[in-house]
Amino acid sequence: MNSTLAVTANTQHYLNLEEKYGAHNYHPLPVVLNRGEGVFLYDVDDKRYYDFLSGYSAVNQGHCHPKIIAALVNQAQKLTLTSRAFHSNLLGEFEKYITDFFGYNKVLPMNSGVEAVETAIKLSRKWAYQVKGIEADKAKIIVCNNNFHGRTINIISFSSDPVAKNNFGPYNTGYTSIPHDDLPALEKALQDKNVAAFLFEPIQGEAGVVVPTEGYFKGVRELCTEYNVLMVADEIQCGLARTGKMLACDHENVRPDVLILGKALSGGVTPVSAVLCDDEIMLTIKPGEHGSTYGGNPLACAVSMAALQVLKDENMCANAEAMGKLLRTELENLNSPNISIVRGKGLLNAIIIKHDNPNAAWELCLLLKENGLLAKPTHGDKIRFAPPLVITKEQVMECVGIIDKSLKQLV
Ligand code: IF1
Repeated sequence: MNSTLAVTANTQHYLNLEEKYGAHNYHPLPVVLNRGEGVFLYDVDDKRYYDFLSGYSAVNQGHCHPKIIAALVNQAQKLTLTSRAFHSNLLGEFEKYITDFFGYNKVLPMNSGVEAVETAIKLSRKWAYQVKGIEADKAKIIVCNNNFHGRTINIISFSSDPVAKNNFGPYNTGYTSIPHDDLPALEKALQDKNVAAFLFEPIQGEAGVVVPTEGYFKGVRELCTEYNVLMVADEIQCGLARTGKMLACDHENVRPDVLILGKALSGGVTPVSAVLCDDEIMLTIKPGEHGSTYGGNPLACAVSMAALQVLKDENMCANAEAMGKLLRTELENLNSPNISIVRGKGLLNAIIIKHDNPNAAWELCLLLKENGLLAKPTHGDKIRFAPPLVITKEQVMECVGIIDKSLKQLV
């Protein structure tokens, strides 16, 4: 067997359980983890790895951050869920905290990222009918090619990825897809008077860390304002200090009308997502028109306030900016014949692999694993490099060494 596929009996035991009893909706690397701390993950044989995926940017603060865990444990012993049929002391505190933090009138708390995206779509449509005055059931939402906004039937209805979409029909309508980072295409789509919103990832994650042209966010903001269309930014993956600013839109000092957050909003501890916007949009949803069992639960509120505070207290934006620059520079300086492109912003980065073997990115990830670093390919030839934002210069240099060694082992 290929040595990179060899696993210990201990690991194999857990792989067998998942194979037999679990859905096969993922194809993970053959590694079984049972502990995380900061930038490190440990497998069931206590082997240590650098985490270069960070739970797809949910663990920006580092695994099991002591202050976030303390908030979880403390609240878990008091009150975890009231439902929204009653008030809790933490919901209002969280709502004030997060709306002050990002500068919006109101927040609607949910759980998973896709629930927050669905919520943003419902708010955009409500606003279109009740404020903008678009004819009932005619509202359109513009989205980007190669988007990733989650996996519900509605969201995959406007996906351009056949793997995420095929054989899940029939699909929902009301969406127009245009190229990302293309202002003329956006302006052309905005000629349709029924457009309610433009929903986009400022930096496309799953598409392989696609960083748009300087000025794109400003251009989107200007066009959405000119055509009275909501600018809806999905910052679930690129937000929360990941790209070196608190929000990716902050790189151009642009304020979306609707801000969607998730993942690192809870530091990888429990699912928390949120939609922030001002009263004109948020108050179009009336009591009973939207919600969720766990949305805004006291445990999530406590964890999320700690997760956000830690981002600020530990200057994670500045560290992401500096360590991201260092990582990209060092990767470029490797001058590897197998890296065609290094790209990213802050600590949201990706390399594009150049190799005759179509499986080279996967093979490289197996070698990286053997050498103590965990990363995963996205869409074939791209590998995302996104460690927790607490990584140090010395650790970045050690990881570049691991990547260099692994590239040289790639056959
Ligand atoms: C999987 C991808 C990343 C997201 C953005 C909304 C959501 C996501 C920009 C939905 C979620 C996750 C989902 C997870 C893997 C991961 C992913 F590979 F799927 F595409 F990060 F790029 N908007 N992304 O990135 O949030 O409902 O998952 O909480 O489904 O495999 P969610």
